[in-house]
Amino acid sequence: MGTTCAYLKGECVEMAIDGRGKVAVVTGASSGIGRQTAIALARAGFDVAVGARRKERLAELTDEIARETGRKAHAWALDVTSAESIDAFVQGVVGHFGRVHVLVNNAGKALGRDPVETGDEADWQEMLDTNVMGLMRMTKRLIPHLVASGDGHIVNLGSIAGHESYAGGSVYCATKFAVRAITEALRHELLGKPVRVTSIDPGMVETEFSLVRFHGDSSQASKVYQGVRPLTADDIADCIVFAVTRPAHVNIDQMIVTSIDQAGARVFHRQGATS
Ligand code: 8X3
Repeated sequence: MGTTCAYLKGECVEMAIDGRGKVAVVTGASSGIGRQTAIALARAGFDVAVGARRKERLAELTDEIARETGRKAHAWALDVTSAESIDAFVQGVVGHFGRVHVLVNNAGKALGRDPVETGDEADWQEMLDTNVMGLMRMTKRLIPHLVASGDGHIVNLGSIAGHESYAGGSVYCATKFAVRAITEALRHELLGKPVRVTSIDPGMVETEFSLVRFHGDSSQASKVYQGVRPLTADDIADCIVFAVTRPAHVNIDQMIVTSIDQAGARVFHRQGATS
């Protein structure tokens, strides 16, 4: 990472565009986009605080980050559906690092692809608790620290499903529409304070997402990616790093990111498909 020009009264003022000296928090960091984002942020110079329910996987991640990047990385167990767990996580992070500059609200999931008529209500509740309440609570608890940092940034993981609904996606889409609404509201609420607010809205990304959505059914999950070149978790991590390494006055509001084989929430070009 290097420097970039911020033009003040027509003069180029060199500004650092890496994360050196800054602390980034990543939720849902045990796999997929969260994991790769934690690694990418550390490569960009951030110290990272990671949380997830599967804490054993986080120990391996923090070791890898420390070994590969030399940045500080620390993990705490985190279940974003539990207010107590979030409180303990935030206390741990702030106690350990003393400050927080970036919050990546990545924890989220889809459960099921059933229509409303036959949908599983427990799945609906879990999606709402994780994708909406979890993100709200994390954000609420960390806003004071992000403001105090003097250069804070909230990055919410939305989805193309927050822009277009599809059959079988009612509640998942509703949670991602909610993330979009929350992100916009936050941008209004934090206007005038040193906190940027970004949403990164991916289309199809090949991670454990579909395996989780189909409750562990790998044949159903693999069909999702059949014949397309999906995005990878690294592609999205790259977008997040781009957003958080712009100069402090540059707010990337929203990025909708899809594979070249995707043109809408349910519009794909599949190799070998007959129609
Ligand atoms: C992106 C996944 O399949 O709902 O969040 O578009 S999908």
